[in-house]
Amino acid sequence: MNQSLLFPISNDYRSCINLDGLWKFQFDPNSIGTKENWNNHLPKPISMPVPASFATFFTTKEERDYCGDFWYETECFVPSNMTGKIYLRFGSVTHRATIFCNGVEITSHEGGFLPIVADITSVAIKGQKNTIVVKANNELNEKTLPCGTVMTLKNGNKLAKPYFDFFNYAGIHRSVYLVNTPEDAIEDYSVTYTLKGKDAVVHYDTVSRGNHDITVILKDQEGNEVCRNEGASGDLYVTNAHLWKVRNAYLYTIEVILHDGSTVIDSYEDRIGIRTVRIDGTKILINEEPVYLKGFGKHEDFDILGRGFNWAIAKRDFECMKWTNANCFRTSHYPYAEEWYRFADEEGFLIIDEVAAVGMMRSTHNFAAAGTGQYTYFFETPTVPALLKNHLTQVEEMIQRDKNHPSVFSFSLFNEPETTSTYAHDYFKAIFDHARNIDPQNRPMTGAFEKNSAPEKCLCYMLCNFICLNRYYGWYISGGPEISDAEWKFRDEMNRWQAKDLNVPFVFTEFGTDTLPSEHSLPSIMWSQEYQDEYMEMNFSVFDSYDFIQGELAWNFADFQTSEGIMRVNGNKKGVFTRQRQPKDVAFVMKKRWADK
Ligand code: GCB
Repeated sequence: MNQSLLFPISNDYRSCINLDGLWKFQFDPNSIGTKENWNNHLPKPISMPVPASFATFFTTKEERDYCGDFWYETECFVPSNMTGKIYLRFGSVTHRATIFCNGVEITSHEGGFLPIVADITSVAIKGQKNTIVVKANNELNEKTLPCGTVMTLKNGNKLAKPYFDFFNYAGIHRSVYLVNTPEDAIEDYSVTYTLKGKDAVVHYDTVSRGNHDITVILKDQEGNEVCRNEGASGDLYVTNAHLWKVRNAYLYTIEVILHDGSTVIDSYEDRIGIRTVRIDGTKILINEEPVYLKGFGKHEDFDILGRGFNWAIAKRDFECMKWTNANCFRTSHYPYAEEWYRFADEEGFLIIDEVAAVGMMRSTHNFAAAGTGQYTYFFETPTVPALLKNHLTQVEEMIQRDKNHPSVFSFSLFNEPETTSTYAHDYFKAIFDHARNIDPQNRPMTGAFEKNSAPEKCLCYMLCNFICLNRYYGWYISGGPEISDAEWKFRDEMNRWQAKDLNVPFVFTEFGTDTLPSEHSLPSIMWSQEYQDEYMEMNFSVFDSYDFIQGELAWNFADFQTSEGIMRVNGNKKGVFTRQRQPKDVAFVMKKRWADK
């Protein structure tokens, strides 16, 4: 573990000061900033809200679609009474960043969807304002996640060409904190659970700096102590345990105390939920009870905010999801802001937590290519070892960050890569082995497969504990007047999977149609609301025909922004809700079905 990724909290021993607000910002199209010492100060900055994507504020295309280096700057007062360690913690900076404090380079981080922790203890000047500068970059390539490329226009401007179907938003997307901990401090903890009749055992493990005693206390929802234990690792026995149940969450508070006798050095508190996860044949078991997954693939996406985290949007999204009777979502196609998981823990939602391994097929229209059999030799190229290294690191960071959330019942380690070569198999075997080694809760591991990963050709499905399929029969394949053929083809594929007798659950992690709320048609026509309803009903009848299908996560929860193109009308319109989070007609169809499912 390089740095503690614990979510920042404040108490008598540690503190976090939120640095969100209006920062300074400057594009650096010719990458001159480093040479010209922008790490000290930006020469001609404009103002920029944090957290948010920069793209959504501008009125010119050049700025909206900017691709290359860009810099942020702010000032941060470090109180003179701070002792111990001082860090800056960025929830994420997309896609990579170098952090400077008072002109001194502190750390660099690759990957735009996981935290950056910069130890500024030796550089921060107490009792005054310190200058924080971030050099960031949003270019895409095939060595980093997510994958894509960059083209240079005739006018010299760079343009991101994602191999994925969401806008390449960039910026400081999540909250930034100044974190202060004692010199010797709690760095990490993890929990696993065993159920024993009505009782439960919470097995815990802690990581801390310094040689001190550890006491761990568990408190119930009313704040009453339930049990405690001494030692860096050990067991907490909970009689008559309240289990964390799907859509009926119960959260305990765990407090880890670092101390020398009665002198407390550090304390860290978090909320945990007692629940187990297991795959048994074709069933997904939470607390040994089968659960059928109902819900959505989502995006962190909204007007003006871009991919910037906002509590109000998260609240509305949970209310809408609850209204549809959903119980699950996938963080397609990257780890979301930590606040999403904390919210899901409280609401009793299940999460398939996905790493940003998307675009592992050379196509800027991968959504269309998925049905065509197109093969691009993605895993047969010399850049793959570098990509693998980044992929492994990001799986590690994601699991380290999210391992204690009861909502996270599974990790998804890819979305729609090429999977039909032994190269792909070897690549993903390394990823799955690593993930299984580091997840203390031994969660089921999965990945989302597109249609080219057919039962006869795919060499990677056997790596998964349950198999996630993204399928668009009736949209990309045999859409509109051919929908009866679509159903036939869909059933044919499912019969071929059934014939393999894999005895594992299958979950549909994508199915949907682009739908404009303005379009109504009787009989239905593609893009109309009626067609979205009809398509869903057809899909449901297929899902209900196979016992091994144990979940349906519609694509997408809401309309979202993408790159421009002839197949996208100001974004992807497959939302069950509009981008403003109002229901399309199909939302009522889902609500009705999921009420009794
Ligand atoms: C897919 C991708 C998703 C796209 C979706 C679509 O297969 O996984 O990122 O947005 O299809 O709508 O085409």
